[in-house]
Amino acid sequence: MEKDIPSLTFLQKVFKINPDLTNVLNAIHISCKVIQRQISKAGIVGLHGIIESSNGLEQNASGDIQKKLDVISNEVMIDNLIHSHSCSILLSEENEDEIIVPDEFKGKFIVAFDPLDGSSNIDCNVCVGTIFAIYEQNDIEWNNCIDGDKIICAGYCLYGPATELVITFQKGSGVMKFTLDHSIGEFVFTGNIQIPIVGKKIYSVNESNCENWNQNIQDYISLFKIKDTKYTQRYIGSMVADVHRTLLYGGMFMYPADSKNKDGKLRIFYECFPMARITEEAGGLAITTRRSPYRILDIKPKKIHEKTPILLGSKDEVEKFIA
Ligand code: AFP
Repeated sequence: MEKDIPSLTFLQKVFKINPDLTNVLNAIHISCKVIQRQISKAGIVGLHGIIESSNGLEQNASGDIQKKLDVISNEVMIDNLIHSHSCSILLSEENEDEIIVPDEFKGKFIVAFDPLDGSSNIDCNVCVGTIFAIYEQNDIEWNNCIDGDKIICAGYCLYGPATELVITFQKGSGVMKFTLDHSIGEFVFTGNIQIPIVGKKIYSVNESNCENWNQNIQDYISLFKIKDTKYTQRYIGSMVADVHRTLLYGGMFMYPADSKNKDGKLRIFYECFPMARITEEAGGLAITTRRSPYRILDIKPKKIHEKTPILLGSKDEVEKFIA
């Protein structure tokens, strides 16, 4: 049965919480709508596939092969954020260096984003997402303003069977979920997210790397495979989708280091920081999986595309690793 009470739209809700951020979040949510449209028609208009140039396959700043939709999504985000007149610096997964917003468009916010995370899943129509974190520039050096605990807003948009925008603001603001209602072309508020205390017993990791893991990671994962503990494994290979499931159902998601990838695979500024902030706000934990684990948000990254091993999810599942 359809609800007849209209829900608050994304911008109405955002404006109430932090009017200062309205322009930036307007730019982000419009970008998400555009990206969603591009993804949904990609198979029809020939937007699947990778970018090939005379030099071979194009790679982004992190060495990933670039897909056509990676490039389009990045352009959409950059264009909308610059024209929001609210940003000073943009850090994108797709760009080697920081993007300095021209003076005539300059504002005070720094936005770090991955325009299309999980894009290797796109040609087979599996969930992908956009991830972002916003900071205020209150120092001339932008990297002095970027710190896990200085995030003023973090969120992601999941392009799946439904398009959902999940967002959190300052500590204590909770994690809100908005769903794109195609009949009105708006994201409407569809509830708060809190990781269930007694969640589903799910572990999520790319186990094909297990031979290359350290012993502590192997021991941890083996806990989920003990006979009769009733755990099941779910792994999509799109961080946004795997984290979204973890927030809603409980369990854990990890991308640990291995002998080939000493710092894991996931990037701090635009993947781990925003997801860690959201997870903590939803009542969970997000830690590195180094020998002495500590909060993801306590990491002090020095380079834009720096990576970290990560484990996040329900408190009890993450605490098993710490123990
Ligand atoms: P792509 O954007 O290249 O698809 O990478 C996705 C991702 O960065 C992240 O979303 C996944 O959690 C992770 O990589 C999956 O990596 P593996 O394929 O090594 O499991």
